[in-house]
Amino acid sequence: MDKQNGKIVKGVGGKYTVLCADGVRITARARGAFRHEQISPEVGDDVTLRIEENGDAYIESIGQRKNLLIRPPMANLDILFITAAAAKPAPVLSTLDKLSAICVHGGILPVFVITKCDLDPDGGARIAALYRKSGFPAFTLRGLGEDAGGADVSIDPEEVGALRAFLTANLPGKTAAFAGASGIGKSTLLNLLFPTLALTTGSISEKIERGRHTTRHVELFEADGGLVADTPGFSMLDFMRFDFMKVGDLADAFPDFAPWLGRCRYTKCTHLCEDGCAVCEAVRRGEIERSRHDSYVELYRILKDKKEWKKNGRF
Ligand SMILES: Nc1nc2c(ncn2[C@@H]2O[C@H](COP(=O)(O)OP(=O)(O)OP(=O)(O)O)[C@@H](O)[C@H]2O)c(=O)[nH]1
Ligand SMILES: [Zn+2]
Repeated sequence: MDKQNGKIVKGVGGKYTVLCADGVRITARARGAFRHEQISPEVGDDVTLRIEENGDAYIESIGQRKNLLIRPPMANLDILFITAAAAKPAPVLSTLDKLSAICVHGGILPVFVITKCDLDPDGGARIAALYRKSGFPAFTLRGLGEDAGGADVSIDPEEVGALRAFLTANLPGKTAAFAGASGIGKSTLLNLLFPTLALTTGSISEKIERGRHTTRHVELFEADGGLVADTPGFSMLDFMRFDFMKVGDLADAFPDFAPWLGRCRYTKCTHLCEDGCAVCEAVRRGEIERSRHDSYVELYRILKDKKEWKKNGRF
């Protein structure tokens, strides 16, 4: 009997593909006891395999999860590229802020990618600047030429180069995914960044086909020394299906508030609009972006109405 450690990169019908340290892929089944323990292995899980004499492999244990997304179903995500278009469709900042708060709370680095900047260069640059100022990496991409928006849109190579450099520096050893609303140019971007992945993501008809199935699955692909989730067919909203955090944790999910937390007049300040709130004063001085605080207030109200979350670790 042999043991191997690895990461689940694919799971379909109770069969899991586990990428092991030496790059070997082993197909394994889950140990029956997981069902009693009400745990199911997910893509992204770090696992220990038991290999029997006859070559059969079983997932024996699942490592502690850093986070667990419901849709797309995957564990231990490190980086989420939050992609939004400068126009067509126009970005909804509260949606971007909500998703980034989920990320920060779950230990995922949010990276903003603003596509279609040729349609509104100033607007695109403004959004990227807003998120950079709020402490997040942010990139702009603009289609080139008269045929921008056509089937073979090409993107400014300098901007693509900046994003590529970020991937080269940050992806090794990490797991990343891309979230974005339909039509923002996510497929165009993924095909450009990961040409080999493009072969497997396939055509629009395949995407539609996948969309019809209720049990869609995710697969992780090796790229730039890390893993990238193949998530076409999952919408921006899918990524936000979660049991959100406690209202008391919300301010910590806004890293741009950090310099002012603990400096309010009242120790139990909610940072909505109390007298002597250091966060609100920073908003008034323009040191925190107003749209970020507006989103905070919106989320605060939603969370306040929700009961304490129960399902540990799920968000
Ligand atoms: N003007 C402009 N159009 C772009 C750009 N990038 C992509 N597009 C166009 O936007 C449309 C949607 O692009 P896709 O890459 O299919 O978008 P998607 O986000 O994958 O959309 P779904 O397949 O619906 O999820 C296509 O017609 C692209 O040619 C860009 O930078 N500028
Ligand atoms: Zn305050």
